[in-house]
Order: sequence, then C-alpha cells, then structure tokens
Amino acid sequence: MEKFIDSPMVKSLCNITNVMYNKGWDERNGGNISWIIDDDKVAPFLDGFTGNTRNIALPFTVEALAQRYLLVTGTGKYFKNIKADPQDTLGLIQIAADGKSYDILWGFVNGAHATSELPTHLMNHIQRLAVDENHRVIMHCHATHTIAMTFAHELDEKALTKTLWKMCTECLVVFPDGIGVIPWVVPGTEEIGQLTAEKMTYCRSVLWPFHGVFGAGQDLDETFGLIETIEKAAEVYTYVQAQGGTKQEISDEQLSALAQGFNVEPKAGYLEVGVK
Ligand code: 2HA
Ligand code: ZN
Repeated sequence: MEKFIDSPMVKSLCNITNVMYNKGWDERNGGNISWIIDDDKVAPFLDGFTGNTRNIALPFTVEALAQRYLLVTGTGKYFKNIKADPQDTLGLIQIAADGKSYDILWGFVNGAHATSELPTHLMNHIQRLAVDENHRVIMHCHATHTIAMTFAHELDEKALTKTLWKMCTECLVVFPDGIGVIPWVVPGTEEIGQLTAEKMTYCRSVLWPFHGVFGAGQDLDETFGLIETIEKAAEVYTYVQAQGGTKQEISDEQLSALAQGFNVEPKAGYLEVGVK
C-alpha cells in the first residue's frame, strides 16, 4: 500500500483540504472529510498487501457499508498540515465484513485514527447512498459566514434556504433541494449523526448552528462546490446586512423562471408562485 500516497485520490484530498484551510474554514483540527473509494480504484494498490493493519471498533454496526473503502481525515489532525504530510493526517480504511469495526490499510502512520465525526459520516453515507447510488463524499467544515448567519438569521429551514437562494442567482441551481438545519448538538455524538442523517433523506447540506456546515455529494469537487456556494451566499448576506438590509430582491417568480431555465426542481412548497 506504500504507493497509495501517490494515488490521484490522496492528491485530490490534499489539494481540496489545502484550499479549504486557505479559505479559513478549518482552523486548528476543525473539519473532516470521508470519501468512499470504489474497489477498482484501490485494487491496483493492494498488490502484495499482507493484510497487516490496525483494527478500530465502531460504536455501532454499519453493515450497509461492509467492506467499503473510505479515505478519511484523521482525528485531531489539522487541515493545514495535510498537504505536507498526508500519511500522518489521512488514512485509507476498510469497514469490516460484519460492519462492527474498520481496518486502517494505509496512513495514520503516527497512531491516529479516523475523524471523531466518523460515526456521523457513516450514518450519512448510508442515508445518501439510499437516495443516490452515486453518492461518495461527506465533507464538514467551519465556513465562517455560514456560521455567522446561524446567529443572525432565524433557523427555520425554509426561511434560511430562501434567503440564501436570493443572495446569488445561481444558488437555486446548485442546491434546489434546500438546506437542512438541526438544533445545536454536541459534536461527535450519535445524536448529531442521526439528526443530520434525517435531513439527508431530502437534502445534501445541513447547517449545524454556531458550528459549521455538513455537505454530501458524488465527488470532492461537487461537495466542495456546494459548500462554497452556500458560504458565498452567506457572505453576501453578511454584506447586505452590514449595508443596511435588503431594498430589492430576486422574486419567487424569478426563482421559478430560473429553475425552469436550468431544469432543476426547487424543494416543493418553497416558492410562492401565482399566490396572491
Ligand atoms: O474535526 O470539526 O466537528 C473536528 C470537528 C468536529
Ligand atoms: Zn466541526
């Protein structure tokens, strides 16, 4: 497995975590990513692999992900350091056949293991795979303006989604499914995982108030792009508020025309079109 460090997967994860760090979204050990890697992408690196690994127990059974490979960020590791030292900060894990533990096949060379949010990630991978077989990535970070908005804006999902849709024209096209919002919960718990996974039945992004954002997607770029677009809209919202608030806005009719033009389906019941 030594050559896995040169794989396109490790390179992509190094690059994206570096971009996220430079955006200020991952101070200290903030943020975590897990990426389901298809078997055919791991197979070339398994040649001569002895099966000599560390095994880590999971707090609950994840049979739905049995034997799947995931490339994950490590607990306590800093996004700042991933690019310079991927084999310390990242790990390729494989969920055991009984779903009760995982093996570390590559990485975490200094004794670390997967992110403290792994249980939450696994629950959400299972949920997203149930609605989209091409789902692969879970990404969490502390996007600054998005966190700020959870103090300044009401935490109603519909109201918050619509505010963001109206901050930049293309938001509706990027997240027509809207944004989920859960109550404040202690991070790293099964509770935060379950509450987030309930939202992930119908949307790919969930806000954790006063903490950050949790996103899902089919690949790293798409998931990053989703969070980047939410954060951009939240940044515009910050400036609009600082400049004294909204004097004019994109109407629901205009959002509806946008959805038709881009062939996306806005979350049902969110747009009031033709309502007097
Ligand atoms: O990885 O961001 O939510 C540290 C965190 C926990
Ligand atoms: Zn966090």
